[in-house]
Amino acid sequence: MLYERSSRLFAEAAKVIPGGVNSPVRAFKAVGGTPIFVKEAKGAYLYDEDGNRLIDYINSWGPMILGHAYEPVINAVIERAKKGTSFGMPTALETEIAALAVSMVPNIDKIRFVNSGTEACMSAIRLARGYTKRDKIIKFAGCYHGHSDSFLIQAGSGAVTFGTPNSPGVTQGTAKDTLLAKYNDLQNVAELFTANPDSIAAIIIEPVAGNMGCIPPADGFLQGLRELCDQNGALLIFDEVMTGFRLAKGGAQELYNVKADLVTFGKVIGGGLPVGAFAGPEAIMNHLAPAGPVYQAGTLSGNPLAMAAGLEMLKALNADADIYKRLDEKTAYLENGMRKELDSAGITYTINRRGSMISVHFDERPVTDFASAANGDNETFKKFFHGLLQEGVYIAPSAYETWFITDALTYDDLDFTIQAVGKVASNLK
Ligand code: HOZ
Repeated sequence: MLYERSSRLFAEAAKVIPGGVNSPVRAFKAVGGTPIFVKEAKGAYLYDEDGNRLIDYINSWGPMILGHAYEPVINAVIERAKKGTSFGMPTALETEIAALAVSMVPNIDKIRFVNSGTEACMSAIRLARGYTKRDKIIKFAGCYHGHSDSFLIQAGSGAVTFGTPNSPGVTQGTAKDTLLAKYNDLQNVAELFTANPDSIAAIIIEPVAGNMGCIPPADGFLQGLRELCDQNGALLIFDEVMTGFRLAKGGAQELYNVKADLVTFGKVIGGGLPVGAFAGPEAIMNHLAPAGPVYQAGTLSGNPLAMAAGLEMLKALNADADIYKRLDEKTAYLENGMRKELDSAGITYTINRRGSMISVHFDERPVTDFASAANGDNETFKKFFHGLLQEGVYIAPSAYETWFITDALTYDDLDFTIQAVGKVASNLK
């Protein structure tokens, strides 16, 4: 496959956009080459500017769980746009999507809509700090909660892909209030509570980590965090930007039967438009302005186009009793097929998966935290990535990202992908 036009477009973009992209994870710096420029997408496929068709395993980094250009969402956006695109005033639509989200997710009474997952996580920790009157938070190395200052400490996703897990520009004053823990290590978290008595407002965690590849929580880990929070008067925040409405209607809280105090959302909840949200019980959420003193705001928060898209997406997921089972089965099929191909080519690898989140790591040891994720062989990953691209299969251009499976994928698409993995694997050694 040729990517000449994409290369030319990238060169033009780089003249006027830093690094040629509006979000670093889109760049190919970690794998070499230049990013693919998309012209359009439908269902499971991307169509690029060179006329190539690619099977998409990123799906806009998660939102397109029902495939690209999903008609009910597209139609809702078109109809809504005809009535005006932003008012900065309340609409009935906001209450409708809020009520639906609250009915789908356990342990939440109220939800506040924002424009991105970054905003949701940033606002959730402000609320946790305001509510508990404490300053410090615990985050886990390799977890990524968006790009606000408090979280760019040992961050995953693009921050680690491009070598800046601790970004310049984050002040020491901010960094000192973020305590770092090791994913899947309860003892480490307990020690942080002991060393910082009465000063930790919250633990924030991706309940299934998706920004250092996919790393599911060890048995009992999330329950253990719940207990530690209860013992120490801290809130437990689940960052469900990736897992929310993807792993189950009620997200990881439902899947693992663990109650979080605050939950953040992004991606699927917006149906492909810029939406984030954070939610929790009334007693905590009513501390937000204007009901309470913790300030948070936004001109485009609850934007009618975004709410229309999100509402159609949630309605579709809510109405489909089998969606999560189907996604799990498709992803398991892909996993098993890839395992066979990689095994028969004699490749050293680990595959991690939970539901429709999956990642391939080129290391035979278990990948359970940031340090083990970083052990993967990046040179092999680069060959794997470019080999698949040549076969017409698009995965994230970084070994630190999760693949997101869409229900639009057919078993023929999965078979095609498995065969492509087989072809590429035979050239990996
Ligand atoms: N959360 C996304 C994947 N790790 C990142 C999206 C972005 O940074 O553009």
